Amino acid sequence: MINSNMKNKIHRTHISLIMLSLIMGCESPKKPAIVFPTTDLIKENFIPMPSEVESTNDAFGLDQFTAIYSTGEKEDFNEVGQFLADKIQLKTGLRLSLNDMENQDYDRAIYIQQTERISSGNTEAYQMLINRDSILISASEAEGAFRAVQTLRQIIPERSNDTLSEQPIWPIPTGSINDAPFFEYRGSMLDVARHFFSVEEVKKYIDHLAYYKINVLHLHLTDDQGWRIEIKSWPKLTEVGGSTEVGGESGGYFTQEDYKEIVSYAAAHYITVVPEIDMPGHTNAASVSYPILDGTGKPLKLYEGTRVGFSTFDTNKDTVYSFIDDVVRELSAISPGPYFHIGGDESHATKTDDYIKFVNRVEKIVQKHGKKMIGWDEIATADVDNSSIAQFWSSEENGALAVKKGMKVIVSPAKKAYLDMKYDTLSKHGLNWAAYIPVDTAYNWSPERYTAGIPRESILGVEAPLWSETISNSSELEYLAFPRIIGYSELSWSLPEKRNWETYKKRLAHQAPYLERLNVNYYRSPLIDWISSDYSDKEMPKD
Ligand code: TNX
Repeated sequence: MINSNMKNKIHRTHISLIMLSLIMGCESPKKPAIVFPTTDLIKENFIPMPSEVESTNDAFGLDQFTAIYSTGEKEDFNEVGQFLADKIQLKTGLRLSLNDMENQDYDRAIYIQQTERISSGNTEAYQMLINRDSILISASEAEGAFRAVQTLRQIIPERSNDTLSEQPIWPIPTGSINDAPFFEYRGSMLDVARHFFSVEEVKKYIDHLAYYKINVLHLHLTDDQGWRIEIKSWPKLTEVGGSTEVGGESGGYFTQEDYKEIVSYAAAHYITVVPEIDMPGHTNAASVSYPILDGTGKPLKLYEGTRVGFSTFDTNKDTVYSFIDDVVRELSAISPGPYFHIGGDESHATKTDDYIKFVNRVEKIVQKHGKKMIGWDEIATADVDNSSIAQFWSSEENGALAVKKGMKVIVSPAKKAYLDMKYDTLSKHGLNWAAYIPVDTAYNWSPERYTAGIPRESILGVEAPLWSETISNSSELEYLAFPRIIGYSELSWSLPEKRNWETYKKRLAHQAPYLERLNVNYYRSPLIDWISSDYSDKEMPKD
């Protein structure tokens, strides 16, 4: 007698055979063969490109008989396993079990295991071995496993081999991947001050940053037009300073609970939040809330325009430093990451000597609260400690000065890496004071060779800032950020010899189904031959 379990097995064996025949390019008995886009792992559309990919030209069939198992000393490997299960469900509808030890009846398994073998010492390094029956992800930390999971997500086809089948299979090419990031800091900045963005909007951005292995979200929380983070000891900052934004719209702010929610959502995606309180310039909203902070002596009123460089704190008043101490203390307490960004840019209304004194004093406050100071490149003109970090955006001279002082540098040249620059004259949003940055210009440069004054050894990483003078919701944010941020992910993760515009632009074209499925309003640059969302239903040559 054949019991139902056996029937199931027989049926599954049959399915596996069909799959095999499809993979081998043979005809199935009933229907013409569907040609999979590829069984060649090397031809997959990875972004960022991993360090090493080898193909064994076969396929792992992801289907409902696949199980996920995770091992690790801590709960975090299981969380990565759960993340993978959730994303597979979102993409394929398959609800795969995680660590189901009762049922031994699975055909294939994805193992996520902690190992000491990844020797580079890099916590984000991982290895992935894909065979016909198993996928083995190995990493010494859950962070590495999480990056591996993003790679795996990218090679699960958007559509199953046969959308009509009751038991569809998503074939994944076999082979091996060894990977680790080139730069440890791979960031994007979001300006929530010029226009406010809600917790949900920030979370959506985090989802897609994580997919491309970005690991830092720098939040520009304050500026002339708005103060966006609750500081309990100075409540008017948000009551008054949070009430406006560019263009006369209504503003808004994050309560500390909101901010914590963002921080923990980011942490679950292995993204560190870097909070920025911009000072001593860009401080109009703070000074209107508490006029004692003001150093301009001019009449103060809320500001909804887009000029810069007109505001400053009074750098000679002790009250200003005790205010800053409160702000840094409160915000550091809810920011588990190692960094605190003090802005320091475009302080045109601050005298040079005052600026230098100010940065020196604020650096000590930041250090007292256990953080490393980051500031825009102007901070290199002060007597900064070599543990502080300069964010090069404009002045190569300041960048070189930072290097001379032994500081690490985050590379964010406005001409190449500013997400708020228009693509071209037709762009619906954005500015163009630094440059027009089409998708190829955004990709075609090397952070480690951009300027001779900032050599590879001094570079902590790369960050792409998105200033929000011209954007006020997710859809506009995405129009400027995507697809350029995808290129910055490759410039910061991939080895220099793995970056190549010709191959990148083809791989980028294949991001369209992902971006469309998740409602990301990316800019369909005419430089890219975007792939249609339903391509995998058809025979579609890869190149
Ligand atoms: C310069 S970049 C600024 C911002 C503006 C941005 C607009 C930098 C450190 N400061 O205040 O929003 O240009 O592109």
